[in-house]
Amino acid sequence: MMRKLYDFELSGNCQKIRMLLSFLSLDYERVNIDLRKRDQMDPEFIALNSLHKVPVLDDDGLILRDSAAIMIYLIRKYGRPEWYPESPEAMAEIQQWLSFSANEVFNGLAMTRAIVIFKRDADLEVARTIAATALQEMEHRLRDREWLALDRFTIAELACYPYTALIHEGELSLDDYPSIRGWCRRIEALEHYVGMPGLPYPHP
Ligand SMILES: N[C@@H](CCC(=O)N[C@@H](CS)C(=O)NCC(=O)O)C(=O)O
Repeated sequence: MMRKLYDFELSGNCQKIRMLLSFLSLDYERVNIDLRKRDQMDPEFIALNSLHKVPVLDDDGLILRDSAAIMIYLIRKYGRPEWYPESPEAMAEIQQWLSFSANEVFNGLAMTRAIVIFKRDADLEVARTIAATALQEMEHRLRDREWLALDRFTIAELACYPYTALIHEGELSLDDYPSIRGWCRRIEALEHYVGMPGLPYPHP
């Protein structure tokens, strides 16, 4: 059995998969794709993902791209099905947050950080406006509940956590969002939690 994660240490999308692999106690080899050096454009990597994005998982020859797709695969294949339950209601509720993570979280929170720390050529004001929408939505949702989608941790939380907890790197703050701060602490207290630069230790 061979498992490889093509990842970049500073990527929040990769962090979702590193956290899930740790939660599931699955061994894997990390293949560093340094986005600052444009490693993602190497023909060898393009052959795995023509969209030239990390994360990519090679699970014994099965090649998967996209953090949400990889999370769904790992959960259904290797256990903790309660983190992505089969009922239509639960799946749809979780999907709302997976889509929210690919839209508001990515274009707002992740983009603001990318502009600040990677000098990404994008509009900071637009990103900050979307970031505010994302934060308000999560704060509102978490005001009277512990988790975003269901009554327990699911992959919805994993999809939204890294870029939310990293927003200080985008010169934003969670000071006005106490419910989101509490949610982050709950995730960081889970058994086998791993962080990354900018997030609490331990780092994998
Ligand atoms: N929807 C994808 C987005 C992946 C993505 O945007 N990856 C970024 C790093 S966080 C990347 O590899 N960018 C390099 C590029 O676009 O060339 C996912 O959730 O995995």
